[in-house]
Amino acid sequence: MTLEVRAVADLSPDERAALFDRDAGVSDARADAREIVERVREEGDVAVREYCRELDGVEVGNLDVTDAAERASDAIDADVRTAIETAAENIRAFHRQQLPDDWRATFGGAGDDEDTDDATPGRRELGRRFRPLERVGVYAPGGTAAYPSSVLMGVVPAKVAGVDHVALATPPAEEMNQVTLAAAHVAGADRIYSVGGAQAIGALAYGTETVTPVQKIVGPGNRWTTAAKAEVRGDVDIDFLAGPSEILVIADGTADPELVAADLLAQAEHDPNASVVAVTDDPDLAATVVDAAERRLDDRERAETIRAALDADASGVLCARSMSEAVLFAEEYAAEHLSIQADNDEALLDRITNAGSVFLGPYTPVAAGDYASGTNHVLPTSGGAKRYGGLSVDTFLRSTTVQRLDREGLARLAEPITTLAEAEGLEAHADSVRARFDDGSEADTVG
Ligand code: HSO
Ligand code: ZN
Repeated sequence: MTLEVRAVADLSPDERAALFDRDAGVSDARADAREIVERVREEGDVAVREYCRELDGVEVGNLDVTDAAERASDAIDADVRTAIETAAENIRAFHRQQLPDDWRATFGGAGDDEDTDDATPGRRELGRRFRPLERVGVYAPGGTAAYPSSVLMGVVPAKVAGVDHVALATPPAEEMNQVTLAAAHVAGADRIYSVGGAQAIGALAYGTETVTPVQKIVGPGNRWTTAAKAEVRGDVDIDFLAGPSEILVIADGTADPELVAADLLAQAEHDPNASVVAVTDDPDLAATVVDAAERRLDDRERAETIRAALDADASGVLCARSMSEAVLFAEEYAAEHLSIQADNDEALLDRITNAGSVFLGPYTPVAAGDYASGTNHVLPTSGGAKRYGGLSVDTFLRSTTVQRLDREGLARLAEPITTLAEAEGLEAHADSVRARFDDGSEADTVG
């Protein structure tokens, strides 16, 4: 048995919980992660090396393997290097588009509070400027989950944002993954460290003799890495806590069941805990998607992982009584990846607010965004899309507001400022306004 067809309306509370209460699964790993992070913080490289030996079974020589990346980029297959370069270029182009401009606008002046170009007195010139973080760490998993594409998704936007020092940490291995190293080189990583797991997060957060401490750590990882990010949050900033991959397909009777099934299987191959769900108003489509998934599964190399994900309670094919019910389901689900394979996809999209990344039309598999169309694949899982978006250029910027008031502009605000300051018992705040008019000239206006 693989996927099961169920009606949305008939889901029991337990079934709903299995679909909706997906969590990143980090709670069990928190205590271990805390211990590792603390030791790395206290003992630096010595602790890092020991954990590499104990947990990864690798005796690391130099923790800094930056020089190996350029060599890897020259040594890998030309096809793979070209693919990395194409993906990196598209990711760069999409993220450049996100760079915000600094701005200043003038308010007041003409006497109202509309934005105005008027040069008359009484103006408040207010603005916002954006500056990159100086030092950022990108984590990239190793082993079977070593994704060079995730290196591009973390490093490229950071470099586009203008981050000066972008460090990549990835687990050590007797043979480092050459494609991961090459991707780091093409993306423009400034430092590459051969350290993984919670120890990598501790090293990036607090620094060691070899590792420069960073201001923010981004990127997906296993439970321990993710738990360690939760531990260091506060001392450094993090992107978010990401769990296993998810896809929700909204389909109507016009969808091709083979394509729906192929997209489900693709995300299922990431992890036995991946969640893959299709919801449709067409019972015939639901049945054919299940058949297609079963048939296509036989040909897949990672059939075992896929089957485990499809069999899980968090996966399934659901029948809705209408496309409206399907949309309501999608809103509650808040998928990492939402694929809409339906006739009126734009109208359905209009009604969606909770999704990490949306894929429209038959020629837009989630795999396009996973690798090379240019959008980011580090996205909120576990319903996080209800609260925040995926990695972007903004992730690596901080904003500062700027203002300049003219004399008349402050005089007009003196009343509300001094009144509120006094209501808060903060008389020195009020005085700092009155002091501007100590010559008595505005004595009547200033509270
Ligand atoms: N779908 C994954 C990202 C990925 N897919 C990497 C392939 N490689 C999580 O968004
Ligand atoms: Zn994927």
